[in-house]
Amino acid sequence: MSGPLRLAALPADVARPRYDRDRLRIGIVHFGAGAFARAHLGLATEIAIEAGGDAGLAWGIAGVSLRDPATRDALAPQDGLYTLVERAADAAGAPRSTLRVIGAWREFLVAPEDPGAVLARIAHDDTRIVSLTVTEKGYLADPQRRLRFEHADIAHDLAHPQSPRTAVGFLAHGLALRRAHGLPGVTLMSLDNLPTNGALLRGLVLEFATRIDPPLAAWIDAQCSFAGSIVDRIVPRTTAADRDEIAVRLHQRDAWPVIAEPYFEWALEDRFVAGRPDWARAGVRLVAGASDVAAWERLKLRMVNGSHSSLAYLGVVAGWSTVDAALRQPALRAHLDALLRDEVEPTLDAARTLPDLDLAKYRAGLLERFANPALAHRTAQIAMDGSQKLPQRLLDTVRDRLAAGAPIARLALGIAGWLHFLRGIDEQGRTYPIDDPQAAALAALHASAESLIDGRARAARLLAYAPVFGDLAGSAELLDAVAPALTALREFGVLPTLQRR
Ligand code: CS2
Repeated sequence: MSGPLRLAALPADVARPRYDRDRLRIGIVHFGAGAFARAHLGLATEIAIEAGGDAGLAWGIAGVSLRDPATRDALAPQDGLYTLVERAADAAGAPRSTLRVIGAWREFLVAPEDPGAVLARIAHDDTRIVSLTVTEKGYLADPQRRLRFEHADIAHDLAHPQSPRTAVGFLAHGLALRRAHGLPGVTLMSLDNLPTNGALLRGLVLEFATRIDPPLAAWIDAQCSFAGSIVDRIVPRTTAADRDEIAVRLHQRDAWPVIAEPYFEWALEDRFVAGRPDWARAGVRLVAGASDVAAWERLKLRMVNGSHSSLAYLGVVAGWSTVDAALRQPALRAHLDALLRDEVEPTLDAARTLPDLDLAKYRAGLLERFANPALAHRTAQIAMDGSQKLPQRLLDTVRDRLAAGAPIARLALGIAGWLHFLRGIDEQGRTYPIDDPQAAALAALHASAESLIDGRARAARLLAYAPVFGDLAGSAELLDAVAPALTALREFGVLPTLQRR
């Protein structure tokens, strides 16, 4: 198969950009040009560019990688083009893919190689939006959502305005350049799975800016806006088999196609000081304020991500390597259905905040999304960074349930699943790494707990880990629910524990 990907060589049935890419100006700088951003923001922006005529050509995207050159090395030779593959299964369970080549990304920058180029892009006259998918750990916020000034990279960025390393450092120093050049403010937009992510990003950037130059912080607060949003699309990591399959379909190799489910959701606070693409054309829910995003955010973080994390830890330990394989376990599927129906949905206040949403239908649709056999979404991928995910995916729901005096048995099994997962060995005796920014501390915590004989004492030791459990660390109700679940997982295994529920 020839490569790199070229539009002229595409089969007629593959959708491709229907605008002049050479006339695209870069209006969006996006940090974290990974598969999710290219399958979600990339699609919505492609649609908006196509629908926008000349005005749409203002919204090309520059992708910034904070760590490694892999995305740039793959896509630069093919002029930033890549294939978006939406995969579903037909009635017989056979995968059905629709392909679309996306042209919106016009530049890929690698921050460690050339931080100046990233700063210059933020400070470019064409730039209107700076957005992020840097994952939960990329914000370097503490459990109280304050900037971790003690972090070595933040300390470095405070002292090195020309060569930041962190997202917050790049944003603050890039905005300082805009201000120094007399340019207007821009909108900063987080697409990460964090509560009130617009307010979070604003707080972190203003903290950093205040530390380096208080008038800069005042300028940012007055001239820039921070748009909160919640996104939803399952985007598994691209595999070699995916690349081979797409090469056959395209009759040429795409160095990095991205795979996604057909489902797409984006609730976005419409606060853009310098304009935005016409994302409504892509079905994006543009809402007036953060309170309007909040209802969709709570739904997504607690229903989708909370059940995702619960199944991921149980799945990894049980040896169910993909989400659809886990959903083929009737006991797990029944557990997730009951978790959502009986313990998560009562905390959403959906009748008031999402009056048009049929929760039972949403729940059924979510389990079908998870059961999609065409995605092969790996449970190990979801299990990453648990210390950064559990607080908003499971623990906030636990807090609301405990405050209401309501049971948390199924939530507790998800928490126990994470604690059990931290052993680093599955039920077939296979070991796996704990991929988490707090891995060292978690390893020490786990070793300390393993030294205890009594199951309740062991669970209490684990739940005392304040960086994750915070004010829940000493909760007797949480311990009462998690301790027996953890003991059951250790003594009987995942499936028998689920079957006993
Ligand atoms: C997943 C999310 O890897 C994970 O943590 O739970 O990436 C999930 O696939 C998306 O949030 C779905 O919208």
